[in-house]
Amino acid sequence: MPGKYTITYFPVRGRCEAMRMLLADQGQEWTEDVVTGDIWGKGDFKKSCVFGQLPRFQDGDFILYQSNAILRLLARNHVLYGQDAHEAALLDMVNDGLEDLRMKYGRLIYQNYENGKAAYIEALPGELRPFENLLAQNNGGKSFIVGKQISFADYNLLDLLHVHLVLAPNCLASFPLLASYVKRLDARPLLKAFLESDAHKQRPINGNGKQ
Ligand code: GTS
Repeated sequence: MPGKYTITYFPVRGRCEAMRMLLADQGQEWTEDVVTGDIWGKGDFKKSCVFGQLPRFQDGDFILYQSNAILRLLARNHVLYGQDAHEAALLDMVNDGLEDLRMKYGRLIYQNYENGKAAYIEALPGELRPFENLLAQNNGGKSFIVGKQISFADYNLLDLLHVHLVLAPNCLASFPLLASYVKRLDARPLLKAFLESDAHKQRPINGNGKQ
């Protein structure tokens, strides 16, 4: 049984919004432990983190770092890791692909926004195409990214689609399956309530105000 959940992170959506969406959609409660730049800048807390970075996640007394490991813990706790070994492996593949895209997005936002945005948006269809193709291969795009049930990778994909729709509002224009996937998942009642909450809407996407 999972314990009481706490997300310790900076006051942004960043690498934690996928896990927040997962928790909200699964009807779970959690506590937010917000780390300000001032606290982090003092350095002591950073030193206490395994890799010197956030997020940090607590499941009762159990403490975990690395956002994708946290997503996978939640997937195991809430049966969101596919129905068999092959589905689990495909979910890992999808999530690794998402991590590749998240790293590129992070580099754009934090290192090269002004000079790199136009080229990033131009290359974006090539980044999104694999996910459209994967959806097409699974029940004609009418269900989830893998299998017949929602998984941790769906929340991660949905978050990345949300942030890219802010960066490039037309980015799904030539991806009908991804566009309807976003609409379908956003309409799940508990997720919809979370997405409409002030907690989500008022939380900046990134730490430097760029989006
Ligand atoms: N691979 C790690 C994960 O997935 O959790 C990366 C974590 C990471 O890069 N954390 C950043 C951090 O702690 C914040 S963010 O990229 O998630 O916004 N930065 C502060 C620091 O001192 O490195």
